[in-house]
Amino acid sequence: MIGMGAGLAVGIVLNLIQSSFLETYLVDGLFTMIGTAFVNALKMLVVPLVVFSLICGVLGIGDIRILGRVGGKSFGLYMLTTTVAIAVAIAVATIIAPGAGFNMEGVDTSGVTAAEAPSVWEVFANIVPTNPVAALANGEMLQIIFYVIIVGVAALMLGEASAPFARACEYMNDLMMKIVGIVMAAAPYGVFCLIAKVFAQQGVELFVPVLAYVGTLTGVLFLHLFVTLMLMLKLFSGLDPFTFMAKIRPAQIFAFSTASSNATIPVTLRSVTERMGVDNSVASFTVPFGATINMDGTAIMQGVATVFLANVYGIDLGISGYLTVIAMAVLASIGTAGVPGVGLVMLTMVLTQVGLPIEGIALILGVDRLMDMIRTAVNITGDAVVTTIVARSEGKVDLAVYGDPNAGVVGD
Ligand code: DAS
Repeated sequence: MIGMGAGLAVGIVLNLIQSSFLETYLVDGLFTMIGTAFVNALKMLVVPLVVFSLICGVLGIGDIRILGRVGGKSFGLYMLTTTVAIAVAIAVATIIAPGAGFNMEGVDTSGVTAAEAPSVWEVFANIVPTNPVAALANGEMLQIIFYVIIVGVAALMLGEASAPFARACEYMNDLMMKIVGIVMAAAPYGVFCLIAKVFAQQGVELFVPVLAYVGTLTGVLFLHLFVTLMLMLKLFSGLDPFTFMAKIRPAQIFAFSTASSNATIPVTLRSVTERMGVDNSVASFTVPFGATINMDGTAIMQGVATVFLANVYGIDLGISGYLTVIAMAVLASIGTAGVPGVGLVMLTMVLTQVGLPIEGIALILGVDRLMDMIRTAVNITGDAVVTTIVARSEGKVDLAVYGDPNAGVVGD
């Protein structure tokens, strides 16, 4: 937040001064250098983060046979909620059209043409890599995700024999989380330079589209949280949504405060077991599984941000472009670990896939920390809803506890 405020102030002052010297040596020099380095650092994280986070997510299923029931049900529901989330996000953002009419001045968008968005058939045909190493080297994310899932399933099928591999992947995943933390520690400086540069070039007029982005994103996040997820809970489990929302609140507050689904896992687990009566035999699998592969809030951000940046740069992505975004965001959510700021890292992947300039991230970076807090609360709520639905379908919800307003409240 400090980086954003300072960057905003400096950028607006520079825009008012209109000094060519400062423009050359400060805005186009120092700020561009540091800002570009920070965006590059985000891009640097994507491939290794997805590879190890996703392998651990698949290995977390534990036993290939679990996939038959609880794993299969929860995986299917997680993919459904994420797909609905981003489809609604793109539809609403297309109607509201945040950023429309605001053309980035001074940014040569002539060279920025959406990557010849392939047809939907090509997107799915090209998911299978001919050379996994080339896919990794070239950052072909759909191919990487496909290949990593295959590797994870094969390791599951090997059972105990893959234990050393699983331990190595867990270690590498922890290492990647540390590296994400290091990069995010530099965020205030990167945000300062990117915000200062973009506001020095665009001036206060930029406030309007950024506020439109924040308003649209927040609106869709709340729509998903209070309408879509609650309708799914009622339809698929018959349980009362108002009771659910009252009992999941401690976990939502914790997720909002930490902006980390992973850090919230213990709180989410306790909320669904002690306060809602979900049996631990289901929750102990579906909650950590969801924290790894289910990111409805993050997918919503990626949908709204893509529409926003396409509007700002005046690029028409077309239906196939948005279908690619939906596929990427759903697959990216599988490979997104639940730590602060990781959704933004994945956004660079989605933007690259549809040919939108990564630099556009500068426009939303300053408000992303707050948006991350809200979308993380949405992420864990989705995990808890699917957990409750699956547990209900397995007859593993103690309805006496679920209906008891004071269940599990002691010590909250
Ligand atoms: N902060 C992430 C989480 O923990 C979500 C995100 O970065 O989008 O769920």
